[in-house]
Amino acid sequence: MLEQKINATLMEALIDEEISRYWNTEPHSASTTQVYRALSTVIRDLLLKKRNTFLKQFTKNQQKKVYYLCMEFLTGKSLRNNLYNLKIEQEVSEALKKYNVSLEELYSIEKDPGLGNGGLGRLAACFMDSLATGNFPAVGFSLKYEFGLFKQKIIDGWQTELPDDWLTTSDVWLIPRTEERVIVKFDGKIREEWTDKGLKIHHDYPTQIEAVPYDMMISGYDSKGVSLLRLWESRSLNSIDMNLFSQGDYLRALAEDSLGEAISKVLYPSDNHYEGKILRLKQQYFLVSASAQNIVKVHYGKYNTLDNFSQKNAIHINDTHPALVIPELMRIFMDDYNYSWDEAWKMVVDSVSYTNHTVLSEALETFEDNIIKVKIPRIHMIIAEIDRRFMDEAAHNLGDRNKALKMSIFGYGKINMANLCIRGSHCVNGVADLHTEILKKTIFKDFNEYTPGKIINVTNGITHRRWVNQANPLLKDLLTDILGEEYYLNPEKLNLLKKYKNDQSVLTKLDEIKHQNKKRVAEHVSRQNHINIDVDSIFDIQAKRLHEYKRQLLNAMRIISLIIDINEGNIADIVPETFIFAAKAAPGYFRAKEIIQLIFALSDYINKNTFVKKYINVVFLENYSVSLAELIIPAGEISEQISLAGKEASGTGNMKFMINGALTIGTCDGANVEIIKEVGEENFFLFGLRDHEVESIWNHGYSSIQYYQKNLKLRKIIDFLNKGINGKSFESISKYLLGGSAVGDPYMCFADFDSYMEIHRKASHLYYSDKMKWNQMSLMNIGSAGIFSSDRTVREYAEKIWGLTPVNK
Ligand code: OX2
Repeated sequence: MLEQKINATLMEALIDEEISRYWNTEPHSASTTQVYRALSTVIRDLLLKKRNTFLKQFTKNQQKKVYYLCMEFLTGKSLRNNLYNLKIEQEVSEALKKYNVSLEELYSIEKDPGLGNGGLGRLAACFMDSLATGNFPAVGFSLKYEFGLFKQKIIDGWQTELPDDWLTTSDVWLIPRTEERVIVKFDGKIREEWTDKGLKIHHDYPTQIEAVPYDMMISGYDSKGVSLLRLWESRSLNSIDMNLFSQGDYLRALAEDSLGEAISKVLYPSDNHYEGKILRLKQQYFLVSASAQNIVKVHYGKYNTLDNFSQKNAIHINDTHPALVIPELMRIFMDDYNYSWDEAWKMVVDSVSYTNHTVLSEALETFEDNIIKVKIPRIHMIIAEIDRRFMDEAAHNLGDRNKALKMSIFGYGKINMANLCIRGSHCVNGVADLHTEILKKTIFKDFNEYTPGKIINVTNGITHRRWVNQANPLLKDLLTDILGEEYYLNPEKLNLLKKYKNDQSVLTKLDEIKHQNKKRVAEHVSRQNHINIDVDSIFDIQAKRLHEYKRQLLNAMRIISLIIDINEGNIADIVPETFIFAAKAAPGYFRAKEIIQLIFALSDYINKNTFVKKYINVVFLENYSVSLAELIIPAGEISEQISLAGKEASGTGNMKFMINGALTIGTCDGANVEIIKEVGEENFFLFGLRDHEVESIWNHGYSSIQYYQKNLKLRKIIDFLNKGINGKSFESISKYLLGGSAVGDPYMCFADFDSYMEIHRKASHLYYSDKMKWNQMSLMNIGSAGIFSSDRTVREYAEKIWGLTPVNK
């Protein structure tokens, strides 16, 4: 698909040229980093050319484009993904011989851009890949955080955070577009003036910040498409106050400067938890204002009118974080292009759509009314007017103002961002069937009744090309041998694997592949944690953000129970198991950090106790990232997806493990429900309360003490925590579980404990008694995972939400 067919000789010439241009050195004396940078620059420029050709085509066709606005894009490393998608790994590998360096070495020096917290940001990155692969014209917008998600270091069992300076290698993928910078304005006062042409808004803006775009190209696989990810960097417009400077007040002169720079300094490290901080609001407005100005300018430049804006642009708000794009577009249409309110509103609603990713109340964003009023007064005015009109209309239609008020954007001195998003979008979606149903029944009930059909479901997906073909090359080879390459672009074809469920040779090969992948992880664990793990034991992995609702604590409780059994000599049911955890906690989330500390202490305890270690082991892998996920997920045999039912919107780790052949121990939550539907309950280890049971127990007053009193195992676990592990007491966790001033065990680990223990017994018994049956179930999981490809997900968005067609169709 490249204009020029790449071969090793051409590649060498291109790399040589870069090396000599940048470092004025001979190819053989270039360092590994220089070769990495030279190669990456070559690929970046190839992609830029390819994007330009693609752009010409959809511009000529006057096609609709999608703009995907998201505060996070967790792209993972770029070099391997781009070479793989361009199908030139072989040629590059060949060319690299000249420089005495391997592709693997180059892959390993690239730093993971951590521009996201977890599932939400990774989903956005998978979408960029699938959109490019499907030849959909797409642009992602986000911030160029100078520091991405912190690096996690565990010191004496406690998580500490170090800065993530990803730009020291990955800057090479970014193309500065200084000429396309725009100004984002904050603060100031508004004066309204009625003229014979209508209302005129006068605004003084004391704070003006420059938004400078940096472009990253994301290649599609074997396609014409290249997605563009545009990251905005903030700069003070007057980078230094020369007045203050010449008066000798250097520090103040620079301090002014840092206010602007602060906006894109660092990613907020919370997942599923909002913080109503001013800096966060500024980040959000900065993103949407820069992006909206850019979108409108491009459109106007092309069509010389905005009348057809919504026919040509789909603007997607990924979670509420970019919600302010709604009033910002209104501002631009009305104040800069003189559209009337009604015209502007129609254009906005027709182009904007919104995805909700959570029902957790602590994650639903609200900002202090006053903060918005002071920081972005014109935007505040517009939101107030959106709400006033909406309330009048709804009160009229419903004949009941109080009912209308339940949907208001304002309440209790706050602005409810989800309500703003629903009001300003033509379509709203949840990310898995169950999640969407819960949205309709609970937090968005009134909206769903008011505008039936507006809330739809589009189940999440993952790009199988990164998560299988690149992360698990052995499995890719086997699948390719059996199925050919067709599944690369048609993941539904994985289904054909099911025909081999009784083929002993295929099952044995699956088993061998898993074993090799486990060995890879064991080597990493030995290097990183200085712990030797048994590769013949079952690998049970829980890798995801640390959050109470995800219930790493339930997993830890089971481990404690096993330790107690082993210590007491009750070993009849005990089988060798290795528990692997990887998780970052938000820096201010004390409980989550404490749970990490507990898991660490368990690991330490076992590794000092040779008797217990004969049976089970626990490792906590530091600094979970996309790259670490790519290493450990292919080694998973049991995938722990054990959130309390009704709390996990979808999950995408569940899909990544499944497609790599792990069997899931999971609750009926998020996309697990659809996984069960695809793979069959007989190939899934389902346990725990259903969401309606959770709700009913909760509403009747959940009491963990009642479970505690009836259950000897739970009592022993609490005793164990109180007694402490290696001299460290975990009484605060036992108090949390039993309650006191607050409800104990708010995520109901106790209520699901027995069922969890039982399903584990069933799973491990099967693993050790009938490995072929296990492998067969594993094969069925791989074969059923095609539907969870993000290729399918983006096609659904394109059809049902964006009205987008691929180039050349
Ligand atoms: C996550 C959700 O928690 C997860 O269930 C989902 O799979 C993912 O988004 C992608 O849809 N922050 N992170 C999420 O939601 C929020 C808010």
